[in-house]
Amino acid sequence: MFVFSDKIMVVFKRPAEECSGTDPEGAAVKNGGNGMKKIGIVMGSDSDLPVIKKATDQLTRLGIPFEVHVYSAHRTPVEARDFALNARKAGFGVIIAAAGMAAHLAGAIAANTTLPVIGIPCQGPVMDGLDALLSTVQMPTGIPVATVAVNGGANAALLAAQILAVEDAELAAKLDEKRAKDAAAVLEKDAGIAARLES
Ligand code: RP5
Repeated sequence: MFVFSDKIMVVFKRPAEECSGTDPEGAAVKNGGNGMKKIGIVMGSDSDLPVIKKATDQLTRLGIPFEVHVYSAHRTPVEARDFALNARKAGFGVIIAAAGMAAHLAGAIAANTTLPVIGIPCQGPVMDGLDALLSTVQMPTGIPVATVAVNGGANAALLAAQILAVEDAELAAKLDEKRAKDAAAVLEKDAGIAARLES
């Protein structure tokens, strides 16, 4: 297990075994800082890290605790399954799963938890990620995966934050503030666009 933020390091300085096992019953929910639920982030390979970094950057800015793992639906199916089975009792509120090519990770995670699962299809060496997009998005009825754009790490994090913000007014206010800042940046570009065309 590894984390990207010093602040969050304190919250998750505990053995990885605490998040493993197969019994989903009988354990207290372990929340992150401020009683906020954690975001679980799983990637199929460390080669997906640049996409995941876009997500962790957003979560760090929003002060949301997260935990990152490399588990593959195909190469380490037992670990991926155990993580999903134990995610709720381990204090996770949402899981983000990123994978490329035959991208079954988000679906395999969703099959073993009723927490919301957000899938990120990662661009691979063929089809520009269309293979991963279809593998992630085309879930059978009953096992939903909310799929973001190919390489959409930032939006995955923002969607996860919005899910947590349903029950968290402080986080909702941070998201509103971010939207306002983003809109102001676009309007600033609008104001300067004529001058750029003339130069
Ligand atoms: C997928 O296969 C991973 O999510 C990754 O996107 C892709 C390639 O993995 P590596 O061969 O780079 O480990 O399972």
